[in-house]
Parts: sequence; C-alpha cells; structure tokens
Amino acid sequence: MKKIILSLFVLSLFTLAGCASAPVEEELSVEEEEVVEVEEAVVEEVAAPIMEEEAVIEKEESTKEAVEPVVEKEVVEKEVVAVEEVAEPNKVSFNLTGADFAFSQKVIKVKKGDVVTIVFKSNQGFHDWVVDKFSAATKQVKADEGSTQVTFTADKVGTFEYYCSVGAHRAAGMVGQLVVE
Ligand SMILES: [Cu+2]
Repeated sequence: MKKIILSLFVLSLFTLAGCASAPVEEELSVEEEEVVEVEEAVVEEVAAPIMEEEAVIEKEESTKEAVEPVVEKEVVEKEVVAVEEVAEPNKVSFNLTGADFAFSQKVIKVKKGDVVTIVFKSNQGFHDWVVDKFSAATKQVKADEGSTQVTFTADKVGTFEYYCSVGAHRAAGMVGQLVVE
C-alpha cells in the first residue's frame, strides 16, 4: 500500500510540476520579451529627442555661419559711416561787400565739401549775393542795412558764377566766380 501511495504521490508531483512549471516558464519568457521590447522602445524614444537636438544644434550652427558674416559687414559699414559723420566739415567764411556794380571779391576758392558762409553787406545801392548751383542766396540789402549771410555746402567741384540778382546788375557786370576744387 505504501508503495502505491508513494508512487501516486510522486506521480501527482510530476504532474503538478509539469503543469505548473511549463506555463510559468512561458509566461516569464513572454514578460521578458515585453520588457526587452519596452526597453528598446524607451531607447528609441530617448534617442529621438537627442537626434532632434543634434539636428537643431546643426541648424543653429548653420544659421550662425550664415548670419555672422553679414552682421560683421554691417558693423564695419556702420563704423565707416560713424567716422564720416564724426569728421567735422571744414568751415570757411568770406566777407563780401557790394557796390554799383561789383562785388569786393571777384573770385572765391573753396574745397569740395566745405561749408561756406558768405557774409554780405552793401556799401552802395541795393544788392544780394546768389549762386544758383548751390541754391544759395542772401537777402537783398541796402547800404545802411548791415550784413546778411548765407551758408551752403560746396558739394560739387567746378567753377560757378555768383551774381547780384537785383535789376540788371548781373548784366552790368556784378558777378564773380566760385571755384570749388
Ligand atoms: Cu546789385
């Protein structure tokens, strides 16, 4: 009887072991595969943002390379402009008088870019001082009116006639030459 009970017990153990162990192994292996798959997915998920970051960095670098030379050029141009703006223009002034029918000075010489001021007064009669090329003209003044003046920039090279615009004074010879060198 003991042998039969023992053998039944052993048999039932085998059966139990067989029933129990086989599914457990399968379940474990399924779980392990799932874990591996999840881990791979996580790696891919983590890797994707890194690759995106690298792409962004490359983009930023390429953008910087494209932008930087332009910015430097602009700065250089600005500096040049600033130097030109800071450079004081040369200022020159001439005192002229008018009479019937001539100016006290027949020739006025300046340099291109000079800021020219003509201080004009009449010693006799009614006169003014005009140069069309620079749209410069004093007021017309009488002998007892004191001085008047006009300022302009001589920004063109050449020889330009200045004259008195009163009546026929110009035709009468009330002219001179503004020479811009
Ligand atoms: Cu005149």
